[in-house]
Amino acid sequence: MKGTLEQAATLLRSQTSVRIYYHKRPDGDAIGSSHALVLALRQLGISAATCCCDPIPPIFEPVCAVFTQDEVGPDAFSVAVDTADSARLGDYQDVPISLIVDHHINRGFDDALKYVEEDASSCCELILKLLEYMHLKITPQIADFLYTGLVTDTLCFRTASTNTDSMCAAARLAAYGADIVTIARHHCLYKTPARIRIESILQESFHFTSSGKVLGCMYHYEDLQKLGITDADLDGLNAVVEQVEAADLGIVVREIAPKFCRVSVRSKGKYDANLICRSFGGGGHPTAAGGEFHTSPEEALRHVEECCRAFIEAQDKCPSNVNERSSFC
Ligand SMILES: [Mn+2]
Repeated sequence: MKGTLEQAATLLRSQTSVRIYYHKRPDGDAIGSSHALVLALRQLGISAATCCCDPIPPIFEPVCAVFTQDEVGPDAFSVAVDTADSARLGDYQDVPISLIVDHHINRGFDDALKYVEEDASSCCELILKLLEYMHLKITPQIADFLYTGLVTDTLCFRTASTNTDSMCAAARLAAYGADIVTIARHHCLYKTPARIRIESILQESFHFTSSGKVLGCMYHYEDLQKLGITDADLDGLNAVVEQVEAADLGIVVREIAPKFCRVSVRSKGKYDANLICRSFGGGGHPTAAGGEFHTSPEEALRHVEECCRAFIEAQDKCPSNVNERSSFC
């Protein structure tokens, strides 16, 4: 059921203990939203804890350093943040969720009250609105968590989803004491040597199709092994294709385990990445979407390039025929 900010606030206020779930392979927005909400709910005497099936990637350790969880029983009220559908909860996908706060095209969770704003550039912005609405104190620690989500989901205010609300949220978080310079540099400037090496492997594999409109690239699992890193160390990597001016669509294929690839499709806006990815069982946003393949990266890239080619052809020929129900490949 669709819910308002007011309904979400009322529901939260009436709880004594809350568990906040967030999606597998967590990013800064999922971690920031959930952890900030725990800290804020504690001000109301509510016991709160976060829950995710995957560990927090090392890059987020600084912001999580002094965070503690409360003991929360099995009957705790369940919230999910930044999670588009129950499959994204991984091991916890069967947990009944009662409240959703999200900025994706949210599917399922039919029994939950859903406070969703699809235009928001990060879930952290929605959590900020919620906490302000509830007149909770935004401490510097809460502001750091929320700013982390805002900066990472907007790639430092550079995504197509960045808007005046994102900038206003950033200004408010700065006023609440977020360490804006450190957080932005940590997530948007610094790279490990291994990260720079992986980016160069992707660049060496650049492959243009569809008359240069589609740029694809990949890395192999053995590249990760050689560098001694895991895919979780590579947050935000998919943006590498967006830096190439000529391409409308960018595909990044990451072989994260032998013959298991995660594919990202990024669009500059002309072609809908969500619709393209839905044609092979994936999904996401119009400008950033993805899916998974149990194949070699070469096969995955070939398949997704073909999906892009078919989509571009269909849209360029007859834009009105391209919709959720069409199948392109
Ligand atoms: Mn998000």
